[in-house]
Amino acid sequence: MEKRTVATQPIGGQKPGTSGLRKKTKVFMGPHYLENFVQSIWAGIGGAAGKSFVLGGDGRYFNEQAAQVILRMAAASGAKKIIVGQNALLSTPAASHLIRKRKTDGGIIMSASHNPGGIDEDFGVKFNIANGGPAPEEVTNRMFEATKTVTSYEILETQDVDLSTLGTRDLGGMEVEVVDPVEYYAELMEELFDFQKIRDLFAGGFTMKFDAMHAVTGPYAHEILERRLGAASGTVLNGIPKPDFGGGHPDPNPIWAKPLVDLVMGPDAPDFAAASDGDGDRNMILGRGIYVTPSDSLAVLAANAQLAPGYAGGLAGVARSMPTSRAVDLVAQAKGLECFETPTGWKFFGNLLDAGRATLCGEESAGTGSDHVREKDGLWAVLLWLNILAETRVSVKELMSRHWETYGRNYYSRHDYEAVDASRAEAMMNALLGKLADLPGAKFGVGVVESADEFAYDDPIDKSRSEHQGIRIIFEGGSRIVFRLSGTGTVGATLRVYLETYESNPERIHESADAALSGIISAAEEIAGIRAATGRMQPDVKT
Ligand code: VG1
Ligand code: CO
Repeated sequence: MEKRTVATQPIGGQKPGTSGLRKKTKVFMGPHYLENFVQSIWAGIGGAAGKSFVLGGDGRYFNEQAAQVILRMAAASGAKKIIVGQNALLSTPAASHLIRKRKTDGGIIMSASHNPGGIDEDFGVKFNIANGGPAPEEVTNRMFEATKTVTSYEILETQDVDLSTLGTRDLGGMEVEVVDPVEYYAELMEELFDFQKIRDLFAGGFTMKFDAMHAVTGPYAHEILERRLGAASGTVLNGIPKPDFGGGHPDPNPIWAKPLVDLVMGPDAPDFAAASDGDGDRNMILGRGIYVTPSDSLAVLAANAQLAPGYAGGLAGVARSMPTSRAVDLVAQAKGLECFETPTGWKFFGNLLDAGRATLCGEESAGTGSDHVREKDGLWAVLLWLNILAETRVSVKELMSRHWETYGRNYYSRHDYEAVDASRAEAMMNALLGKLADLPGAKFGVGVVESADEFAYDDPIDKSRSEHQGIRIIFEGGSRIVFRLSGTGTVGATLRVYLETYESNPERIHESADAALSGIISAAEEIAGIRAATGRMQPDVKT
């Protein structure tokens, strides 16, 4: 076993985005690409020597090869120990939990999350810090700076480590411990939720489908839903992780998980259905005849979390990303809870969770989570829903109706324009920025603009400031349009347009979102000229 120092040169474009570095798999497989980035991770955290880390990924193409490279580099840089999920698999929330449980110095997660996988699709690498959460901007900025100056990296020349069997082995003086990826996570879920109540619910004939979308949550869902909670076998669909996610987009939304949506809208609908994404941190919630928007799901969970043992003492506060609908704010207001508005991306919740200011957090992009880990957590959200349904014994539809009757309804939709020409998308955003000062007071079909700005966040805990976090246009009466460019895409630019309108009249809380939002959709077009800028008549994805 020989340690080698390999000469390299900086490679452009290795700037981590909303959630780690994501590129085409073939880019990651190119000479020195992964190695440069991993060496820059070490640089960004002050070196790997003497440290311990967690390592795992969502099983997509290149997952295990990348794990072997990272292990050899960690050993060569003097890391003390790496805890790896068996076969290099770990869902993102399970990795976060493992970092916390085993008190490591952080972890490396190999995932491009909801992006498709395969040799011609996407791969990604993300570093999480010792609290289990995504590295904050200050750390990712240091990593990016290091990618611009890296001239060599350290790697061990040796055979692959066996990651298929559990146990501890040595790699050039570094300990490699291969652990069951599901065990610790399932135990944590048993602590938070009333498994007996949920078992009784299933035993009483309650039916469910969970679509793992050929991604990493399959083994977790089989163990927790079918084995520990007694859901009928066959509850978990597409439960065997595949390197290309069966050729699909492992993104749980009404477009990419359409078969599941069709099922709940059809004659054979189960009582409850859910899906998760590539790395297991997102969730989609459905009931017989109903799709629950992620923003509504966050609000319902905030309103009912105390029904689960892990949250029986109530919530310290709640937080949502800026584009997420303001439904949860209304719950917080009614319950007298602090409510925070953060930029997009889970890393901005970390400080609030660490400081005990927020217990529940969520994003409109199907991410919900709590202070049990420092990532969003797909199966956790599903289990909290199940716990609430087991306690209330009402249907998802009924629960939503009651919620809207109490709080009013925030109709919500996100329109994505994918892979558009990056310079045109940026020009559109710049033109919008130039217009903001003139918008307040302007009249559109839906009403008068109350305020318009570019969102910036001042972290109340560490006092850091994050600017350029999206453009928001707020109308009198509570309607809102948000414009952002995605930070997770790998081709061109993705424009996200977030649309929201509030309705408190109980007679009007059962409309279709498209109808309720039609005025705000036209206003967005009128203000930004989306069609001209993107060259598209319709969004590619509507969630
Ligand atoms: C998207 C979502 C954001 C989420 C991020 C990572 O980012 O909008 O809410 O935190 O993906 O999710 P962007 O920059 O493309 O809008 V995951 O499940 O892909 O790690
Ligand atoms: Co994800």
